[in-house]
Amino acid sequence: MLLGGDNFVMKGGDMVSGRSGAMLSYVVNVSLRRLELVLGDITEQAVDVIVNAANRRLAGGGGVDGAIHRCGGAAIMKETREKYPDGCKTGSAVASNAGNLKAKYVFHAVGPNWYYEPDRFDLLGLAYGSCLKLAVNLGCRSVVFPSISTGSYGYPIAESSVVAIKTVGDFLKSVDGVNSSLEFVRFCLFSESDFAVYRESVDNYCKDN
Ligand code: AR6
Repeated sequence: MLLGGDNFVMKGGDMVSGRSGAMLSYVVNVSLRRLELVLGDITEQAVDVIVNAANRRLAGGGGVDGAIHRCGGAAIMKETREKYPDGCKTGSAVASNAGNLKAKYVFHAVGPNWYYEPDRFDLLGLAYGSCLKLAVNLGCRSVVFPSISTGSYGYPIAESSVVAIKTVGDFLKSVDGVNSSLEFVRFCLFSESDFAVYRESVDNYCKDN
């Protein structure tokens, strides 16, 4: 059984400085580690790793990519240009410094474009999974993801959240008993409706596992 005892903890009403005023968060235990949902702006997160929803050229762009480069500063792009001149394949991720953000690293993950990638389901899972492996290899304690591919890349959020939650949940189970530094994986959702969709996917995952 994946979940035991008092696993669902709804924390409502904590005040934060995010754009929505009151912060919503939802936390479940997956084996020894936590899977968390929060509502807010990912650039305000204080964690070891902030994941960026990047493009293959690592060229920056709009959405969460634009926000991360804007808030993180030029040091992030400087490093990605030097270290990854060929960019990053869809379904993969690479690490850079986090510039001015309250994190040790930014992981630039490239999710699939819903309209152009026939293997989008697998590629989305691989994008999340690449970040999780990288985080463990770099000895990180905490990772925060945006909802990869569900903005410009058009992946319907209900479908993508199932892939995201399953990939993270299964990964957390797979590192059970492994002496890894990882403590929690968080999704930072940008709207209340996105938060609600992810919450439903978490509940369904927990029921099925
Ligand atoms: N904090 C948290 N989530 C955010 C934020 C934020 N500050 N800003 C947007 N989101 P998108 P994609 C949510 O378009 O679909 C870029 O131009 C947003 O509401 O950022 O993977 C890249 O350069 C949505 O739910 O990423 C690529 O070319 C989610 O983040 C392309 O877009 C992802 O939306 C990648 O497209």
